[in-house]
Amino acid sequence: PKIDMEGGSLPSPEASKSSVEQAKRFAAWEAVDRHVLPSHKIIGIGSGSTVPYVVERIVQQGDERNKDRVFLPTGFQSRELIVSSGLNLGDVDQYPTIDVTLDGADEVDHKLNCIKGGGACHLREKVLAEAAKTFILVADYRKNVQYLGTNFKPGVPIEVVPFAYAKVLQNLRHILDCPKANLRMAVAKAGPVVTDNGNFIIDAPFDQERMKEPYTIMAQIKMLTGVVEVGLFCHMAQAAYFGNEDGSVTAR
Ligand code: ABF
Repeated sequence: PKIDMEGGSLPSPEASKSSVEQAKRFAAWEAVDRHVLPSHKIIGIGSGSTVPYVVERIVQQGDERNKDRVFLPTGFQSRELIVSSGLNLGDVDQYPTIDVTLDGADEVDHKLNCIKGGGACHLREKVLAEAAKTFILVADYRKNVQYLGTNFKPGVPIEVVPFAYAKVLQNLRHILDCPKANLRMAVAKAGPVVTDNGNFIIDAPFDQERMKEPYTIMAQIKMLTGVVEVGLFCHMAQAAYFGNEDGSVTAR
């Protein structure tokens, strides 16, 4: 069945003709072709609108190869994607060592550090990235930047325990000097976005200069009591694939 949710299924044939969708598809296919090997049995599947193309390519590898594999999701969306694609579903608590995890990103810098969490899944994404022997990023050309924060403006996504959100916000604004840090609200501002783990998300836009040292920012945020996980993934990815407008793929 097709899943009726943003990023949970492949786009309509019309939308998939756009250069951005083609760029996502080619990046995803290239990454699968290079990194999802016949010997790989435990595979992490990330979130977002690029990852359905990863699954599309994995399905094309055939039932024979996939029948002995287990696929681990990073959230509700990727769980639905795995199930609706007829792949075997598992979870990271059963398989804490993963052969390869493939995931999207909001932005990737020249050292393969990235911002993740625009989709509010970065806690589970980080667990699956860390558990993987190989962690691979897939994205379109808009995500390929020298320094984080160039095109992605909402800021660093931070998952926080609801009880502590006001205190974390205050500390971000006044101690970490991020005055525009804000609680992420659901559509129509009906209430805060709630993650798959029952937590809230704060978006913290740090100035461009500070984003040149993402590890430092990540460590500072992680020290704030009430923070569950920070959407900065530093020194984690082994490679990134960016689909370009002309149909080529840039590998880093
Ligand atoms: C996940 O989905 C996230 O960490 C990131 O927020 C987002 C990227 O999605 P897309 O591929 O739709 O740009 O990977």
